[in-house]
Amino acid sequence: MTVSTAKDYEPYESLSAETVPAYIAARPALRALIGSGAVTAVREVGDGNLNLVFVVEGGERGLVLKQALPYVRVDPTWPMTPERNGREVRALRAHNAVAPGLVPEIYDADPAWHVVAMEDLSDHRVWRGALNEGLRHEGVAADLGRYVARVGFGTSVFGLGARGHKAAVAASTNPELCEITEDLVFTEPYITHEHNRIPPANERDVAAYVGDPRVRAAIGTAKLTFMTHAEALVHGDLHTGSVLVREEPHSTRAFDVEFAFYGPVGFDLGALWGNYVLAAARAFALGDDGHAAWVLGLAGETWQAFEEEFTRLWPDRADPRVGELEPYLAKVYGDAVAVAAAKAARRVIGFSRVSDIETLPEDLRAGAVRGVLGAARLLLVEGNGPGLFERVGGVLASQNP
Ligand code: SR1
Ligand code: MG
Repeated sequence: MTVSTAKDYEPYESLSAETVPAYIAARPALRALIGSGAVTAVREVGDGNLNLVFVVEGGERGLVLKQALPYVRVDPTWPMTPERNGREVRALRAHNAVAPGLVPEIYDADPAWHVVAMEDLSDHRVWRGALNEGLRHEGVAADLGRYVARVGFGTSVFGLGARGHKAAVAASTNPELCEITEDLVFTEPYITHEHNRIPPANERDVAAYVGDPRVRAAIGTAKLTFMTHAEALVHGDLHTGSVLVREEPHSTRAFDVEFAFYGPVGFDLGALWGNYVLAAARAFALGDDGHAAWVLGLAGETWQAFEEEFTRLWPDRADPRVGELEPYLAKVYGDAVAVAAAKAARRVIGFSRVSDIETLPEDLRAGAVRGVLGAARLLLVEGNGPGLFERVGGVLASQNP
């Protein structure tokens, strides 16, 4: 099917399981990968909000195709630039260069049909699902801290130097996807909006959260930081559904980097922390306090690995007269705390909910949502003291039977 056009890109065909074999045959890089044997199976597996994703079997390793259509997959009336695919390619290449083994390998990029071909990681699973089941993949949180550190250093002025950083900032602009985040994370939950869905049992909780002037001030500041602090080519959507994990042999991959842009390094850490809060809220609601405590401990593991890796890289910075390590780490930490709150709260108020909460039995959901909002408020209002995620755990636990 030819997808609709807009003024700034050419019409192109949307892929289907039926057309993928012919597409692969027409792309030399992919034909070479699959080899003389034909494609043996194609499955459409996209479960995100935006794109088509096909797992292709054939050859020695198979591959994955991800295609961007000129609209949002879950709402075709919502136009969205397919150029996001090329931006993902650019970011994936940059991340592979500084954090090899922590993101998928790229095989091919097709700017005409807005398709990227990547390594098939079907022997991994999405971390959110594993966390929801109460599974503990040790080492993943630290891997992600190292990933954020390598990207945060390697794509920043520290790693690239002044001119390299400016050129990369100019080449990596991603305004449409940034606008999604500005709206969905930092604005819509705090206003009356058709995207919001607030169950009656949580109306007072949401009103108390969004009506708190300290919350509104902190969210406004976090939004400004998101929009103006072009520190590094951050992932931009690093929730636990953007992470693939495999136990044996151990492997962690951050994927789905189409939201990548030059933004604050704390944004990616905060996204992880916010999603740890959601996973812990689920565990407390289900009475699995042990799993909740383990999940909240991941926040410290991610931070510690980030801090160690960033500190290890620090002596290699391009210009030793730029920045001071301790104040910079403190800035990243403060940014991350506010983002954690914003990212957790948006998932229980606005568009794009998460299975952590949505698949809870209905009678447990209101307490979990209340806990998440209480935790978000704590992070925004008193997020700087010691034992932060223990206090978050206290708030979450207090809202459940
Ligand atoms: C319209 S896109 C909605 C959400 O899905 C993505 O994963 C991002 O989190 C975005 O906010
Ligand atoms: Mg995504």
